[in-house]
Amino acid sequence: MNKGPDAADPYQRAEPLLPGILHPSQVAALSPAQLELLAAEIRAVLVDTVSRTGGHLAPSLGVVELTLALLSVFNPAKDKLIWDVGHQAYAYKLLTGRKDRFSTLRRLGGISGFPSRDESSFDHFGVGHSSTSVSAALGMAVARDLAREDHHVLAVIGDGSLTAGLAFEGMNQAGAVAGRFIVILNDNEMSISKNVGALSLFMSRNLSARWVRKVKREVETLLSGIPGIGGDLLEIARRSKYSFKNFFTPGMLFEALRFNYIGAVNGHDIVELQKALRLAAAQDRPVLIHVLTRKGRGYAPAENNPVHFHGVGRFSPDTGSPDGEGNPPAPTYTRALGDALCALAARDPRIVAITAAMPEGTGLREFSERFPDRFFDVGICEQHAVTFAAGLATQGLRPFVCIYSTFLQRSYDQIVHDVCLQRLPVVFCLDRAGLVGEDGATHHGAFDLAYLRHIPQMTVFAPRDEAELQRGLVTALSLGSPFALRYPRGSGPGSLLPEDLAGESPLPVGRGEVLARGDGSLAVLALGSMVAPALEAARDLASGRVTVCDARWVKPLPVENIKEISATHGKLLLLEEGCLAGGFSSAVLEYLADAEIFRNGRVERLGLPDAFVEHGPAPELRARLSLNRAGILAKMREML
Ligand SMILES: Cc1ncc(C[n+]2csc(CCOP(=O)(O)OP(=O)(O)O)c2C)c(N)n1
Repeated sequence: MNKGPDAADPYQRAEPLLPGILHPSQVAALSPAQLELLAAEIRAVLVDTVSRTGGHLAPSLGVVELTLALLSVFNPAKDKLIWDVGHQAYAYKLLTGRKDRFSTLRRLGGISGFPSRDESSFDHFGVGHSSTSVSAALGMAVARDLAREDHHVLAVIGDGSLTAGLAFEGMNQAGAVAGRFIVILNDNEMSISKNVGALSLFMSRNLSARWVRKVKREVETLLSGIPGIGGDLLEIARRSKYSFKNFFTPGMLFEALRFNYIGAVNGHDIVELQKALRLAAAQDRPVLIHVLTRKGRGYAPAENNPVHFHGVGRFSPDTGSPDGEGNPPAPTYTRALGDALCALAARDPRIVAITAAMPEGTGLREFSERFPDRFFDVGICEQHAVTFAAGLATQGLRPFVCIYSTFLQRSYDQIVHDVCLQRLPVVFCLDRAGLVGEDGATHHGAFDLAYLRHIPQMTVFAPRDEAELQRGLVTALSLGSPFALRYPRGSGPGSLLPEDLAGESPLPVGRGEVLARGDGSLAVLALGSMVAPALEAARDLASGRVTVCDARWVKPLPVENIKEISATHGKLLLLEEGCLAGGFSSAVLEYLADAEIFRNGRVERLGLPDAFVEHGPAPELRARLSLNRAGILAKMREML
């Protein structure tokens, strides 16, 4: 099995099966041989489509057989299958009525890269953030029992997602509630990068058959050596309902949580999977099936580089190399952050960096290699990451917690209670703030300004370019109190980076910078990623009429700039790539009202609406929301 999409295959002369699958229940009628053929067809579609759209290829390739086995054993019209994160559900999408639209994956107006209740009745729970599946599925199982129905509810969760406390909170309740409930642990030993933590070490160590044999021998020797009762104990151990293998494998852990453990099962052997699933289906209590899969399975470039192919841009399907159109991309904000942290850490031994399972995504790979003792990948545990940082900070260290804006939402109480209330010098580096594009509503960094700016003690900063991002880090270090920097996905305007960063002086906190001076008709107060398009739009007007001020700070607000602008201009346009409700512009409006200034002036604002923004290329999304040069220009003309 899994010879890959292009390998010679005795079945290849048969009619393709995928076009005939109009409803997922048809999968149950296929023989194991046909299912293998179908798996190869699905892989070919996944590679071909994702090579054009980009997306989560390696996770989806890894669960093709698992998806087929699930749909063949369970009744998709009745039973509920809940995917964790949902980035691995592409095969499921193909088999549940979305194959004709699959080429629109992640495109504007096309199908989402994640399960979505709006998209299909087979998507029972919307997802994109990790570790929700067990809790959501348990809720559905309990609701089923209350309604005296009898369908199955299954959660499929990866070993990376199982590192989060939330997953264990669900498991803990499930074990006690003890209804019919199935959790499938998809263990590929990978999160986005190699999985981390004691649990991960425990699982991989225990799966080695040699290790199990060794432990068994040692335990037997130990027991038989106990004078008097040793022989009896040995006999009891042998007859125990737990085999040695189960006892000394993850079975031990899950059995302690009162799950029946089945495993470990080869996740690429459909027949073996079907057997395990049927065994689980026959039980009326929580069962965990431990499935071993390989990330990227069946497509050599993804198997060889699962980190890159976890979430990949467009690539050539033949070679797996990135689509080499155009110029090489400019250095990203992420890169500027990683480089700056390395430069600062080289001079300041107090600096430590923390990621929640995203060393590549947050630009910390180089830091992890240069300062391994000062780098912490805590797993997909954003809440823990923040409180852990707080603990480090109490001891004089300077933690930089690097987490995407959308995932830091998880840590709200930790930021309030563990960091700000205690005025600890933790620096939050919020990557992917603003619109992220194809990953869509679950991933846009829309809310951070609103969820951070009202917390006492917090400072909130948004750089307009990469150099300002780096200066922002210097400023954060100089302050010694909670500090958040938010910056967008991708490249900025490409500013010249400070050569000697550690020698840079901090930015003046709460002071913006006027970058273009107009004639007093209209002032634009722009934040972060909105500064560059605002300047371009002002230049497009070619009349020198518009003043453009980079606000830089959301907290403390640049009140002197606001006062000066209000006194000298008749109209004010506020720009932010964040939610309008409660964000930057909202803070400015509050200030104008409280300070009783600019009462006769006209204020307008552009930002993210009170609605979840869909998926699609970020430039297209920005264009729709007037958050680009053309949209801002149109707004300026309208106001003038
Ligand atoms: C709360 C949250 N933090 C971070 C992420 C980013 N993320 C997406 S998938 C993933 C790794 C998931 O690993 P695993 O569950 O083992 O699935 P695999 O990709 O290996 O199939 C991470 C960290 C996320 N989706 N949600």
